[in-house]
Order: sequence, then C-alpha cells, then structure tokens
Amino acid sequence: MYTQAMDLGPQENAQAPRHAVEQELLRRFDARIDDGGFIEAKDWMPDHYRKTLVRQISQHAHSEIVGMLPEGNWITRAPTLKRKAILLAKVQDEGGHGLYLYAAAETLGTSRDELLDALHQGRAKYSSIFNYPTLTWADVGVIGWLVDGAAIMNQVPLCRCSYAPYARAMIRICREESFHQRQGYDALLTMMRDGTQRQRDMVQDAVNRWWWPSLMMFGPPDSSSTHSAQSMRWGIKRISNDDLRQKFVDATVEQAKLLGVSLPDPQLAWNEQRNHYDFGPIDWDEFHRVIAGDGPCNRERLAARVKAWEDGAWVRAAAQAHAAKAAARSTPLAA
Ligand code: FAQ
Repeated sequence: MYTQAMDLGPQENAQAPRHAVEQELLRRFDARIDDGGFIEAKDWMPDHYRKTLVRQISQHAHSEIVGMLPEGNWITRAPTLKRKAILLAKVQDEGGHGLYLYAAAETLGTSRDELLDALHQGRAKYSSIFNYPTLTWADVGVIGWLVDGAAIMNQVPLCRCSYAPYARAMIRICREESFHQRQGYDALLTMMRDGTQRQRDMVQDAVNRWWWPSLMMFGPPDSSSTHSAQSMRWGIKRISNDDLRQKFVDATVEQAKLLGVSLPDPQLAWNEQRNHYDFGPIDWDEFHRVIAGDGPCNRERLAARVKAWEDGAWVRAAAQAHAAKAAARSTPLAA
C-alpha cells in the first residue's frame, strides 16, 4: 500500500514501474550481448530470447535422438565386430547429446516432458536429414562423413553461443562429433581402398543419395531464414546458414577427392574470384516437404520414438517408485 504510485490511475499503477525496470534490464542484457558476454540461466533475459533458445535447443535435442534411428538400424548388421563396437558407441553418444541438450533446454524453464510431448505430437521439428533411409552399410559411413561433418560445421560456432549452458553442452558434443566424422570417413576409405568394385559402387550410390540432403541441414537460404537475423543479433547463431553451407562444401570437396568419389553436382566448380566452390541449386521444395512431415521416413521415425516412449513407461514408473522409497527412507521419523 505504501508505494509512490498510489496516486496514479489503476493501469499506470501496475504497469509504469515494471516497465521502467524491464527497460533497464533489457538495456543491461543488450549491453552484455554487445560485449560478447554470456547469459546464464539465472540471469534476466527477454521472453523472445528464451523462446528462441527453447525452440532451437529442443529441435537440436530431438535431432540427436531421432538421429540414432537411421544408423541404429545397422547395429545388428555391421560387417565386423570392430565396426559394430564403433557404431554402438557412436549411436550411444548421440543419445547422450540429446540428454545434455534436453538438460540445457530445461534450464530455460520448459520441462523435458513438455519438450518430448511436442515431439511425439508432431508439433516439434527435428533435422530433415533423419527422414532419409539407410539402405546399405555404406550409408552408415556416409552419415558419419557428411551428416556428422555438416553437424560439426554448424555446431562449432554454437560453442560460442551467448546462452552459456547451451555453449557448454556444445563443447563436449563437438569433441565427440569429430570422432563420429572420422569413423565414417575411415569406414568409407576402407571400402574404397580395400573393397571390391561392388563395395565402391555402394559408397558412390550412398554419396549420391546423401549429398543434397546434407546441404539442406544448414537450413533455408539466409534470404528466407525466419530466425537468422534476430538469432545473429543475440549471438545465438554466429555464422549464417549460407556461410556455413559454403564452408562445408569447400571442405568436403577436397575430402571427396581423397576418398575417390564424385559429388552429384555437375555445377560444382572452383571459383577463383570468390575463392570458394560454386555449387548447383538446392531443391528447396523437397526440403519444405520433408520438414512438413512428408519425407521418405517421417512417419516411421516418429512412430519409432513414440513406441520407445510408451515401451519405457514401466522404467520411468519404477525409477519414480525407487526415488520415492529412497526419499521416505532418508526422512527422519517424526518424534
Ligand atoms: N531440418 O530461420 P531458420 C546432428 C527449420 S544434429 C528441419 O533458418 P534457425 C547430430 C527451423 O527450425 C542436427 N528444420 O531457423 C547427429 C525453422 O522452423 P521453426 C541438428 C529445419 O533455427 C549426426 C525454419 O526451418 N542440428 O546432425 C532445418 O535460425 C548424426 C526456418 O529456418 C541442429 O539442430 C532442417 N535442416 O536455423 C545425430 C543445430 N533447417 O522453428 C545423429 C542447432 C531449418 O520456425 C547422427 N540448430 N529448419 O518451426 C541450428 O543451428 C538452427 O536451428 C538451424 C536452423 C541452422 C538448423
């Protein structure tokens, strides 16, 4: 009752002081971002910044766990014990990445149950790339080389994301992704150098199918990216979709030469003036179809995640019952 605003009208009474405080908080937030500083979970942040992060981090987390499915499909059919052990470790790492990222999203005040519910109801996105099928063993190598390669290119700048819990999660994830990329490239090198002609053809076929979808992983062109300008302003994204895609093409063409495969783009050519490779047009209609739910495996992927969630209900119930018993045991009895 003893506020300086007692003599203001009811509307102003409620709004004016809060508005001034928020203005000051926003000014300090912007100044910290402009200085290249980091925001921690307990710091004040604009609602839109929080929502943008929950959107991006949860999409990223969903991508990691849906991304376990295409390669997981090959664990039982890996050609040697060594490749099987490597693949098991890799797929398990992706599950771990999903967990770090869900934990980072939870620091923003959205529960894991809400995030997973959005995925299971088809309201949340995950990377378009995981809606393509893995038809042969060469696909597993190509996912490591191209898909993990594209993921690293995109994710290294996220280690400097202005939201510190996300940036910290990304440092560990990027270290593991480099191992993933190398194991894929190594599997392909073995097939190309020591394999039969049929195995070399299998690698080339997989490269032909995964090349263009890998380029789509970086998102729509900058000119039609809804969130890029604001996310770059806030230091969430540090490098634009098109610039990352170009960096990926430039690095990968050289690796393809070493591997002895061709990339399925007749317009791919070094451009002396730009100091970059030129490449042909991406089929953005296909990209939009896939992210709208109509890719080759969207339904299968979502159904697999929903089934895993439902099958795991008894594990969650048992863990909760165990936690409740442990809490009851550690609570001293009332005198
Ligand atoms: N797929 O305005 P922008 C991995 C959506 S992890 C599906 O440019 P933004 C590891 C976008 O969400 C791969 N949707 O958006 C692994 C937005 O939709 P919304 C995942 C896409 O956020 C390897 C709309 O289009 N990595 O591979 C895609 O500024 C092997 C407009 O786009 C990350 O998530 C797409 N490709 O930039 C695991 C990295 N592109 O929300 C297993 C973090 C765009 O308005 C095996 N994320 N969209 O409904 C990012 O860096 C960004 O979110 C971008 C998109 C660059 C993906």
